[in-house]
Amino acid sequence: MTESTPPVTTTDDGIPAPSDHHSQTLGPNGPILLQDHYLIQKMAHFNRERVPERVVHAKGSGAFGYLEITEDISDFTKADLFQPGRKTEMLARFSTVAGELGSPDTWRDPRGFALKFYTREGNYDLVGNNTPVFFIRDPQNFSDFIHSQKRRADNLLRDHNMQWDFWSSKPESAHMVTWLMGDRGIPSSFRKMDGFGSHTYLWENAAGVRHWVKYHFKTDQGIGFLPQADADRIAGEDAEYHRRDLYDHIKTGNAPSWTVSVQLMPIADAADYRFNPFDLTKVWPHADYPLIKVGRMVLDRNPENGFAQVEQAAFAPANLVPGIGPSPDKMLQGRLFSYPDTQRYRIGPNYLQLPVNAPKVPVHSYNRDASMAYINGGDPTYAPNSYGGPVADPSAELPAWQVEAGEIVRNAYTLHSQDDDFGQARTLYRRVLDDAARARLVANISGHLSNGVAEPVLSRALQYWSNVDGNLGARIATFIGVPQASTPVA
Ligand code: HDE
Repeated sequence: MTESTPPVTTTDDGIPAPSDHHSQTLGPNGPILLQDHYLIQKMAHFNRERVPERVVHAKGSGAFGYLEITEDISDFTKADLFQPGRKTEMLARFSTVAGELGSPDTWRDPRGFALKFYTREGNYDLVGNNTPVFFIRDPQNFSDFIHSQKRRADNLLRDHNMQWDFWSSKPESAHMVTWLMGDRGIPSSFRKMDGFGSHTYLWENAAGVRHWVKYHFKTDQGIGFLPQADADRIAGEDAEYHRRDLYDHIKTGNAPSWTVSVQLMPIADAADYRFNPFDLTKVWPHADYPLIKVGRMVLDRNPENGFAQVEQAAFAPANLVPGIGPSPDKMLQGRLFSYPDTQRYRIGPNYLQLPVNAPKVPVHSYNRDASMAYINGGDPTYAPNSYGGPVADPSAELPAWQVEAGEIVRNAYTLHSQDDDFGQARTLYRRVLDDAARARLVANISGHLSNGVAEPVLSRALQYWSNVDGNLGARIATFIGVPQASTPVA
């Protein structure tokens, strides 16, 4: 095809279309005919263009690239994608959490950091955030938490009072909210933020030796953040600020990259580590478990079709490959169920047959049919069978851990000696942030609290920050001009 001879428009059945402009009518001024199949197909298809947006992380931007293993970590995992020198094709999708599909990229929010690796052992997904921790530690609280961050039921407005009502009632959120209200809450670009697997996972090597593992993706572009005032201005000027930045940099050959590292904890350490290593509101201090370099992730290819390759991309923490298993982190356990469930609803039961979600290895599954199936394994369609159908391999079992037998309960995690809700938020405030970052944190929290937060929520929120650090609570109270919390804990 040359520019001077465009192809003939067709219907979706490939039949040449007679006009791009006019409907078929009885005389130029008469009614439109039902036999105008082309017009009807166009209108009917348009009416069905949308799939439901993701209930969280609706606004996202994606890019393809590769993961390259530059070190030898085969002592720790037998997973094929982590073997020395391996280069694996991948997809990344970065997102905001609470905003809808058209919301501004620069609203304060955690950013999703979802990765799909098309490995030789099937697709491995690591669905993390740009924060190493999260707001809650039990999936029972997740929909409540999200409801508090989204829109009210009555007027459909977002409501800071509702947000702080939840946070201040759930002290385990303090560490994550300190991250969120600080500089990391508004990155200057998707390229300039770190990513984390966040949960603890389990690695197993070829000899069966197991370690608990946490993943870190450190941006090679350097961390960048937007002050609140700049973010507010950009939200009005260019709602797609981060999407455009990612796309334009890749298009002009400036492929962003991340250095990939892990923290490894020998499996036996977990039982009496000073705090619960599976609690998603905690980090593992690097002094206890230093970063071990693994390789490099590079994003060098833009999608050709955002809907097909990004909107319909389906990431799932349950997509684990041999050599990598889940952990007792209750949040991870909840997520193992939730993602494929929402994707069957949002995209359809055969979402894994779409090119962006399909593995690059053959699929030999006994699942069949359902709407939109076009790859259906042949006979036999049941196991066991006598006709050469696929046979499962017991050695493919994911690594597991020993669970002490006990009553079926509905309890918090068993406490470790130093488990608490405010300690790591305190360390972040006192030791990790510098004076300028602390001042911005105070201003960000105060600005947020000054915008519609009323009693009794306001006093509880001030107490929450005093529990993180007495001085922090006092500074916020002074900033917003209210009496400070009564009993600072620290
Ligand atoms: Fe998600 N989350 N989440 N989440 N999440 C979704 O899955 C959920 C959590 C994260 O680019 C949904 O396909 C539950 C933590 C990212 O497509 C949904 C719980 C972390 C993305 C869902 C959590 C994340 C999602 C919405 C608590 C970081 C976007 C649509 C147990 C470690 C993925 C979808 C993409 C998306 C559920 C908590 C990250 C509803 C139940 C913790 C990056 O299934």
